[in-house]
Amino acid sequence: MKAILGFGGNLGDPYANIRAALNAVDSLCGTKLLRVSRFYLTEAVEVNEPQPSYINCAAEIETRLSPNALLGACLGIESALGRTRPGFKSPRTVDIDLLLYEGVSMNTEELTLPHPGILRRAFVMTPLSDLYPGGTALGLEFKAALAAVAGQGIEVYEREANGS
Ligand code: PH2
Ligand code: MG
Ligand code: MG
Repeated sequence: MKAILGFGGNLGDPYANIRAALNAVDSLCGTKLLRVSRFYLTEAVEVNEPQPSYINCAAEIETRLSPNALLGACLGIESALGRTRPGFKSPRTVDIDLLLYEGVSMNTEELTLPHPGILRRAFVMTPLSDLYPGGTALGLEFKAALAAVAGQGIEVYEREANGS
């Protein structure tokens, strides 16, 4: 099935960490990376204290893993790349969020799909619109919600634009 992952980080070298996380996802059992959005430099939002800006991107994958197995695998990749959770929404080396999973809508303690933050977060929807310029991702319409949060402090991350 297709699924969409969101990547973010603002500690250490988040660009390198996200690149490593993308490779690790591509190496998961029964899973292939299909497309990756541009990388963005984004102001930290929804945090309690000032934090460094984040790098964010999104990727479309094809996977035979179930939503819960995929989530578990992503948490394992985060840990392997040095992610710790000293506090709620604390700065992190890398965060991998399962945003959407084809045909699945669910709400459990471990996992809610679609991810409940998508439609209020420009740092999620801007990369999504690279992958889905029509404004609908795996059945979720986000075009109007993206227009509503335009100007949230997002710019293309140049290191990616230069391809280096
Ligand atoms: N993630 C958060 C909280 N705030 N802000 C930006 N810009 N990017 C993120 O990935 C992010 C955030 C918690 O997951
Ligand atoms: Mg997150
Ligand atoms: Mg997360």
